[in-house]
Amino acid sequence: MSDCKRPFRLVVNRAAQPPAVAGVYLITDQADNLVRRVRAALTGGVAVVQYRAKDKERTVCLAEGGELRQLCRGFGVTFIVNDDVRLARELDADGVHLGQDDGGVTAAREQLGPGRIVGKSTHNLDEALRAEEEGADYIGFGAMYPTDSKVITHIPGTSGLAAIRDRIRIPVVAIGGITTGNACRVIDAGADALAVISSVLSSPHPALAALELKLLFNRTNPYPRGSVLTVAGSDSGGGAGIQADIKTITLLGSYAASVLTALTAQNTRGVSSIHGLPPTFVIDQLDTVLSDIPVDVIKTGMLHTPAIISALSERLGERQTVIPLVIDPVMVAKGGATLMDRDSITVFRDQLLPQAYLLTPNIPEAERLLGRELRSEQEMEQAARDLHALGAANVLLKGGHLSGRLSSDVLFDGSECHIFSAERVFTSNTHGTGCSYASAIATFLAQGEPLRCAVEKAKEFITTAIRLARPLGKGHSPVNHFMAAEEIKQR
Ligand code: 3NM
Repeated sequence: MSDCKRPFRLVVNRAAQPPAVAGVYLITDQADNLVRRVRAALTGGVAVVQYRAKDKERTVCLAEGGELRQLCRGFGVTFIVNDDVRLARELDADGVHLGQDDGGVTAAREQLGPGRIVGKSTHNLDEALRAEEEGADYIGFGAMYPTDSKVITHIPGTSGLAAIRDRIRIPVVAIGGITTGNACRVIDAGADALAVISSVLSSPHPALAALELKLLFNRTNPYPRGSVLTVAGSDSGGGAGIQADIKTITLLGSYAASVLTALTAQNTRGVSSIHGLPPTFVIDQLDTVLSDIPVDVIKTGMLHTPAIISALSERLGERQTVIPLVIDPVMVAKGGATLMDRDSITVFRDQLLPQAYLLTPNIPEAERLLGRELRSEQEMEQAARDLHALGAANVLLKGGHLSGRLSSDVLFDGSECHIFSAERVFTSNTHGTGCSYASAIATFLAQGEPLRCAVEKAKEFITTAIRLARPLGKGHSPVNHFMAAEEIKQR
């Protein structure tokens, strides 16, 4: 997949000081239920809302714009009005966005008063330089791609954006036909913000669409790039659980934070005892981390008790903005110990699973969640769809427990199944495989890779880690995190 970024490529971070405008810049459309859809998008992490009230009555603009303005205040999000300086003033907006025919930057600034943001639409280098000279705080630049949302005459595209980028010092907001599928190319061409209408507001899940776009901006950050919080149990043997997660996340280049759910006395042969932690203490760890550290992705592993699963689900559900959750539904340890009893499975399926951005069961776990046996890749595809129907936004069903020359995993993203295959490695040295695979996916997501790229790269990582596993202990030896990360860096 061409959009997959190889790790450790040096990227220059231009953001010496916080830009006036950066991240996901949402422009409103003309369809019904606008406030409800914008609210959903804000929970996904939109940074700026531009109210574009084409041909709406003034009274509607004042009422609807006022509601959106309040909503943005509650989320700490910048609120900008399109075209209409008077409306911007009446709504006490943070700024105004001017089209080519909407008058000058200086006049708008005088009318709005000090401390307000003024942006300007541009379509080529001359217009962009002129807007900067006039004193604009940012430029809109487009279109990147054809779009149905506006009649477009200029398509400078990503090559046009790359060509002007280094000539312009103010933030560049790319616009036009941007989707989660092409957004990486626009960011890589130098966009500071992505202005979108339809890819978020026409999506059946505006929060998810905004969230996916927002995460992609991490791809230009310095290392450690992005941060992952793992919520899991400790494996004293160091091969699985929290220890495998932290090794994976760190070696692949992101920052790792951890919330412990239980301590296991464990080695490569099995688990001899488990000491669970009180749910209140699990939540205290979670709150303490999240109140300070900007976490991009949360990965969960062994959650141990129904009370912990329930408390975690409740706390995550209360958040104003969503953090994507990669859920590895850990149920049985490599040595055979049960890590999730029947009661826990019910609570997990009903409360936590519907919050998953990505659920990563292996075949025995999927069988327990669905209550039926899975014997083939065709059955896996239907199972991935059925797990999606339980509420997970995306499902990666791992086929390592089937036989055959290839080990194939099925990703169902709500519309299509994608297959990820690798040569099967015939070995029992697979301790920590599930934890490390899910952590690698979480890491690549936190680094701004789109989901399919993140899974593709994580699959390469885990297959290499299994292939390079060295004998250690008398049971299932752990996978080789260190050498796999080294190999991945070379590719
Ligand atoms: N201005 P969507 S393109 C409002 O090129 C607007 O100046 C553009 O909508 C420009 O994200 C555009 O649905 C529409 O493609 C953007």
